[in-house]
Amino acid sequence: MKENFLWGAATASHQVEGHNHNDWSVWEKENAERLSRESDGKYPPENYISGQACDHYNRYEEDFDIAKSLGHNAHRFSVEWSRIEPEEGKFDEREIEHYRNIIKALRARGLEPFVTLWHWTLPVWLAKKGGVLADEFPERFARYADRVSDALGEHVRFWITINEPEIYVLNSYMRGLWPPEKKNLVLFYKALWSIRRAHQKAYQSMKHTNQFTFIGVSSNFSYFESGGGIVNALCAWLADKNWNFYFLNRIRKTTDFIGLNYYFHNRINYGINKNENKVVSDMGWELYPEGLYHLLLGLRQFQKPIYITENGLADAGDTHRAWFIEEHIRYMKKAMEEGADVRGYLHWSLLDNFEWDKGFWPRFGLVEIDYQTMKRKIRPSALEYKKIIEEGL
Ligand code: IFM
Repeated sequence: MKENFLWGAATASHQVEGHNHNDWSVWEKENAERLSRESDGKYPPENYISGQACDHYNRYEEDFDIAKSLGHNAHRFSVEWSRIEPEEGKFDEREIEHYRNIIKALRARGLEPFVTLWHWTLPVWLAKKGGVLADEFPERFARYADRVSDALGEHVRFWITINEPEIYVLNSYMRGLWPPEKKNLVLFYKALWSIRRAHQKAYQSMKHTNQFTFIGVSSNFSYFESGGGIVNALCAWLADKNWNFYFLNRIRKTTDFIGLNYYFHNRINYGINKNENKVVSDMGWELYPEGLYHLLLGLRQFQKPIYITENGLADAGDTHRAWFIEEHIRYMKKAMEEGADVRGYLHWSLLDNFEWDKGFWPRFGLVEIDYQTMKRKIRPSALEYKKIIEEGL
């Protein structure tokens, strides 16, 4: 059906690289004991400290060999701002070179790179100035984005400026779960506004440098389903507008493609999350492939190419991952037959990794990591995904 469709998986710097020094690594050390206590001792404090993570910083060649062996022809990863600009205005050329080598390693294996510029972690100097709420945040982000895209742009076509702005501001500024642990509606909107400005400024300067580059944002879309009747239908419509389209509508002129991350279905039935939860992941998230189909149809109105930049589940036993992938791709195909311009599917994640305030226990990888030995082991579902890729669309 489609040639040149991009198939692969995604990761993010802080979740896989190891030994980062940023606002998150500082926060983890301050909060690991508390998080462990709140798990009733189920997970030790070490679970909550990213530490060596997957040592992907040093083992990326091995990891890309695996991705290639699994039939992938694309890969999404993020560059770590705190490595590239460890001090304000001082850019570390060795770290830029490191990411250049990563990109070359991908290209050498026939994997199209999708480079995320900001996947939530901030250099400590910027966090101290107020993070995304600092007046200078948009400027600083645009300067960093421009520097990186200028240095690496020769080898990169797809850039994702920001990962999931809505999840970041929700957890960091509304629910108080992530650094800087704020619970304030005004700050929530202020943060969202500042991130939007940052994206827009970055888009403009990156395009100015290279008009052929393809720039988007990855957003975390939820499928809001009405439980029936006018009240639920209205609430589902409002939730859809406010969650899925708030950011996208405001950046529509500065986005070349839509990055869709899909994990959540939310059935509105005189209340939110009235889901049937027939099958859930290890984290208790409902597995609902049909939601992807509805979201994709809803995105046709934007008339922009769509890349599914994340879709996955925590499944340590690998019990559900194979059918999960198969079903999501089936629904993706159905939406494509009905006009959705989908051009790629990137599974979350290539590797097991550090799942933020949950730590290491959730296992999202197509590839299992033994955190003691750093051994990689391909999960059976990854081979099923390979078969799907080989069959094509
Ligand atoms: O691990 C995260 C990722 O960093 C952003 N999207 C959702 C994933 C699973 O929670």
